[in-house]
Amino acid sequence: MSIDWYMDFVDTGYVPLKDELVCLYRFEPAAGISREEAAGRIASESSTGTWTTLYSLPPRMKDLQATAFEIEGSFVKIAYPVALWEEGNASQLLSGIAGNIFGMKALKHLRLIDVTLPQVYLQHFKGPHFGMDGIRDMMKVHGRPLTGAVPKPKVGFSAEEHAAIGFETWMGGFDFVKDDENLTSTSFNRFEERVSSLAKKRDQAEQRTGERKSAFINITADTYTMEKRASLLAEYGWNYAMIDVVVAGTSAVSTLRDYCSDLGLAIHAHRAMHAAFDRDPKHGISMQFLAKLMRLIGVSQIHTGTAVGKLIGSKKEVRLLADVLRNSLTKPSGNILLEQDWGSLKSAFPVSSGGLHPGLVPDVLDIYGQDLVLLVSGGIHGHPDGTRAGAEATLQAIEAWKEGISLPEKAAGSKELARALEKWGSYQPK
Ligand code: CAP
Ligand code: MG
Repeated sequence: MSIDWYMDFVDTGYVPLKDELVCLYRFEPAAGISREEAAGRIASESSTGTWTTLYSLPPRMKDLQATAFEIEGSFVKIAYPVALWEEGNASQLLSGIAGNIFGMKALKHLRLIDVTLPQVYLQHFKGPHFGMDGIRDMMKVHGRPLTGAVPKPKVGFSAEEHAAIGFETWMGGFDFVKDDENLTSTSFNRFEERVSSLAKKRDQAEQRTGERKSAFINITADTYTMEKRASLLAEYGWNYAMIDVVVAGTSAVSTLRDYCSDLGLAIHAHRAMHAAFDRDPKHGISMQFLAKLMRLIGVSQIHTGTAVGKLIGSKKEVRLLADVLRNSLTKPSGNILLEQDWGSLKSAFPVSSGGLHPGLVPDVLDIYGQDLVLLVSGGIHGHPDGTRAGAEATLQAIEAWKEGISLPEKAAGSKELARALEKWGSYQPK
C-alpha cells in the first residue's frame, strides 16, 4: 500500500486554464528525491496535499489540487486553481505559495521566482491609488525623474534639525525629503514633531520656489498606530506616507493601502529586510515577486536598486523590476519572469537609491529612463559645498543626461556638478 500521493500533483501534459494562477519556482531536491517527486511535493504542500495517503479523499478535492506541469532542470511551473485563493487576500496567497514549502526536508533549496496572476484574481485588488501619471500630476513634475533625499546620518537629528536639512534639500530643487527606514518616532525625533516641523519648512520652500514639495515620512509601527500617523500626515497636508513594507507585513500594508487611499496619501514602500530572503539565487523569494505583490496591494512606489550603487541588484534585475512596476503587460523572460497582464491596475514608480551621487546619475538613468523616483542622500549631504549644492549638482547631472552630453561637459558650466565630480568622479561605492 503506497503511503504518499505526491505524483498525483504532477502532470507534464497539463495545460493551465486561463483562470489559473501559475508560479515559477527554482528547486533542488534533497538526496534520494527525484525531480518529479520534489515538484509534486511543492505542488501538494502549497495546495491540498499532506505527507501521506488519506483514509478518505472526497472526489471534489481534485478540483483544488495544484499541478506541476512543466519541469525543466532546476525550474518548475505549477498551476493553482483560482478557487484556492481568497478574493483580495494577499496574505493568504503567501501562506500558500510561499509558506510551508520552504521548510520541506525533501528540498535542499527552493526559490519562488514569479507568479502570473489571472484577471479573475487581480480584479479583487485595487492596486496603486494614483499610478505614475497621478503622482506626476499631483507633484506637478513631468519630463524628469522625481528626486528626493534622506537626511544623513540616518538617525540622530532632532525634528527641527531634520526639517532644516529638508528645507536645504527642497531649496536645492529636490521634490522629496525621505525618512530613513529606521527612523519612526524616537525620543530625539518624535513623529508628531517631525510632521509639523517639516510641514512648516515645506510651506516656506513651496512659497519661495513655486514648486510642489513633499516628504516620505515613515509611519512604520503596529497597524493601529500607522493609521493614526497617516491621519496626522493628512491633517498637515501631506500627500505621502512611507512604510517599511517587509517589516510591517503584507496584512498591515493591505490595511494601510485603503486607509491611506481614503486620505489621498500615496504610499512610499521601503523594502528594508528584503535581502534576508531575495539575495540567495538558490533560496527564498525574488525581488520581482515582492515588487509584484506590492503593486497588487497598491503601494505607489517601491525601492528597486541602482546596479551601480552600494547595494545588491544587477542591471538586468533592476530593469526587470522597473518593468514589473511600470508596464501594463510584462512579457515573459526565460526563467526569471512570467507574463503578466495587469489589466486596469495602475502602475507604480520604481525607486532607485543607495550609494548614489551626481557622478552615477547617467548610469542609473541609462537603466531606468526618466520614469523613476531617484533618491540621492549621502550623495548630496556629502557634497563639498553642502546639501543644497549637492541637490543642484544632481539636477545638473539629470539635465546633462537629458541633453545627451557628458558630465564633464555639463560641469564646465555648472559649478555644483564640477565640485561633485572633483570629490566622487564616477566612484561606485561597495
Ligand atoms: C540610501 C538609503 C536607502 C537605501 C535602501 C540607506 O542612502 O537611505 O535606505 O537605498 O536600499 O539607508 O542606505 P544613501 P534599496 O543614498 O546615502 O546610500 O534602495 O536598495 O532598498
Ligand atoms: Mg535608508
